[in-house]
Amino acid sequence: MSDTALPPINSHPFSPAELRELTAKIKQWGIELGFAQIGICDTDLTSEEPKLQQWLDKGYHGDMAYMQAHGMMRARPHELHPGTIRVISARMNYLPPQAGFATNLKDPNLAYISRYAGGRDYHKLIRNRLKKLGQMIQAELDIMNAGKTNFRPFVDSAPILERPLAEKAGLGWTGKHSLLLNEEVGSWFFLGELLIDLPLPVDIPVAEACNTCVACIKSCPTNAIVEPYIVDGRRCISYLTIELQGAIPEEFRPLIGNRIYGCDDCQLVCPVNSKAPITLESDFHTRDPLKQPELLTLFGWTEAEFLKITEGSPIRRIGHKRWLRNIAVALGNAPASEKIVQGLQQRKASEEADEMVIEHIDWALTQQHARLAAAQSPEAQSLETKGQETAALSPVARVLSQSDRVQKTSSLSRKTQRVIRSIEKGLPRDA
Ligand code: B12
Ligand code: SF4
Ligand code: SF4
Repeated sequence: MSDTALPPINSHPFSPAELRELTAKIKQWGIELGFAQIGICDTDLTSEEPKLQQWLDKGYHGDMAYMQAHGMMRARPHELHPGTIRVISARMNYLPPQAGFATNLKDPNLAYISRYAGGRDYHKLIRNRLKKLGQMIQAELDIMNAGKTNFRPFVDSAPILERPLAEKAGLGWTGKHSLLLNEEVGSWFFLGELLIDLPLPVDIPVAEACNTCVACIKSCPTNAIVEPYIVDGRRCISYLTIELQGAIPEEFRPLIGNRIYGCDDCQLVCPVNSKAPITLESDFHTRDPLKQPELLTLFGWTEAEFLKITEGSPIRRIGHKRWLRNIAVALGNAPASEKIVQGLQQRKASEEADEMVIEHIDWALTQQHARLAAAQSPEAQSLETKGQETAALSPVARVLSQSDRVQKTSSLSRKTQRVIRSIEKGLPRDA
């Protein structure tokens, strides 16, 4: 057998009718376990291999060494878990209630945290549910006296191309932002898989339906969607704030705005997300301290506080230093404020700031000082209105109040302003 050849279908003692019945039960059990949809596909991803190779050759994975480490095994589930002939692909919705997308993106003094990350880490939860699904299948085989099945659950971190598998399994189509989306529910869902050795009947993929829309490509703050369906990971805010270990390249810092952990913009402008359901998992609801949090409050957390508040959350994985790094960038993008300058200086003097964090703090201070100076320039002064409210303030407070007015809207990039308008219009419930 060549290294890309597929293994032969195992001869299990099932009739086609029994397999169809078992498949219907698997899909039903999946729903009972909290998945929104289950689909089934074979393991043949040979058409994806050259695309994956090109993506890696172009270096789009950046620092994510794990993307290269396993070679083409990502596209060969039967090599990853020998004996596999089918992939049971599952999706679980994560959109929390009262998402407050626009409210949050609008206020540059608040931190924006990607809505998949405000609750409990999905990896363990989904893996456990998939394991349970495997156990339920085994229990059914025991009743049928049909021997042992060999299964293994995977979620995200494993070297497997989850999105193309889910697409093959009929869970949706690949959008131009490269994520999977579904006509009925949009794209706010996680993917997970159960690799298995049963010859279950496979599902039919759904047709691509982005049509002429390019909203996600046009709205990406860092132009990371370099071609339809292709994301240069190195430019994506999700990579810059979560995956990247070292310094965030300066060219991207102003574009990140107040997004301190991940980014949702390409999904926020997607018209298909107007129908997205709220998650049924209370574990994915946003925790209180992470709902519309003030940047300065988060920046003030000690490492012990950070670890305690983010326990069990995906955010914990980046550690306190990268947390501070990301918030420093957002504070550098925030409206001019003496309070922010003080917060940055205090953190710089603290024991918890290492070299990388200090470099980001210095960058943020430079941005803040430049903005404060600009607010005092004659041009900015002439913008001052003569209201009594302002006249009653001290000279320093007047400058700050004026700079606040100048900056609060202008510090939002035009793209972000467009995204906000699109959310308010297209996703009123989640705005
Ligand atoms: C690495 C990774 C990232 C990287 C790289 C993203 C990327 N697009 O590759 C970074 C850190 C940037 C990232 C960001 C995010 N991620 Co991510 N990520 C992954 C991971 C671990 C691997 C993805 C991968 O294999 N990339 C490699 C490239 C080659 O794959 P690809 O984009 O699918 O590439 C294909 C296309 O380029 C396509 N292609 C090439 N040419 C052409 C031409 C045409 C015409 C077509 C149709 C296709 C096509 O073929 C390639 C090979 O299949 C998966 C989990 C997993 N194990 O699969 C999660 C995963 C894709 N991420 C997920 C999520 C939720 C996100 C974020 C939304 C998180 C956030 N809010 O911050 C963002 C979204 C950014 C975006 N627009 O993609 C979910 C997506 C769920 C869904 N509904 O699809 C996944 C599946 C995790 C999970 N288990 O739920 N992610
Ligand atoms: S997650 Fe944000 S930065 Fe990444 S591709 Fe989507 S819009 Fe661009
Ligand atoms: S925004 Fe438009 S192009 Fe992008 S995924 Fe959604 S429908 Fe497709």
